Amino acid sequence: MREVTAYTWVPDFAQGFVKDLRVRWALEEAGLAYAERLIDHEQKLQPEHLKRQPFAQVPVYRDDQVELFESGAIVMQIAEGSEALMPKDSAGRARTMSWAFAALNSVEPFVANVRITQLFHADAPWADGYMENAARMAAGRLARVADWLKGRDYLEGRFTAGDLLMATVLREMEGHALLAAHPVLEAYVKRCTGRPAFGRALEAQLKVFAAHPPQLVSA
Ligand SMILES: N[C@@H](CCC(=O)N[C@@H](CS)C(=O)NCC(=O)O)C(=O)O
Repeated sequence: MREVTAYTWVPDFAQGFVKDLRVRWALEEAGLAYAERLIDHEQKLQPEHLKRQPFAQVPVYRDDQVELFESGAIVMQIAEGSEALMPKDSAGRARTMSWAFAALNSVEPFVANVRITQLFHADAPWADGYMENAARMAAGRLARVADWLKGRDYLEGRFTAGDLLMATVLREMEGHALLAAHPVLEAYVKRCTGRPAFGRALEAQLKVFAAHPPQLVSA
């Protein structure tokens, strides 16, 4: 049985955004059932978890063949076995891989810079100056993705794991002026997150948090 490790609870701002969502979404798109392995913020620091996720994070994924950490690697592993997430031909597979790396390497760090500054450092004396630069860098990357998506529903014309990862990165900016500047990106995020598989994945993550009490989150 496939198993996804996720948190019992996270603070409000993170609910619906914890990265096991990517794995749940991929499994839903692929039509694969999974079990949850739930840990709390004490357990993430314990040796047993660190053997499975060296950075004390979630998600971790396990199936009959492999145990993996890093949401991108996990999504690609699931995509290898599902045409719903990745074309079978080698060119289509390689293009999916390109977009997966683009989402996580060329876009996510810039989006994360903006989000982390907003969420955790808004009152710091350096925040305004830093944010100016972070926003400019993020805007550049968003503009490139928006240009690419003009005239396309999905990055490669059909939904792939690349879209799954790109959409999870971009939805971090929902409601932010940087995303609103690109109606094509807003529409793309809506299109991706309007997929029934995303809805089921989100519901599954949120259901866990609703069922568990708040907890001190240690890094
Ligand atoms: N690059 C990792 C990042 C995973 C990650 O950021 N996990 C967060 C939740 S979304 C976490 O466990 N944070 C707890 C911590 O860092 O202490 C991935 O994509 O799997």
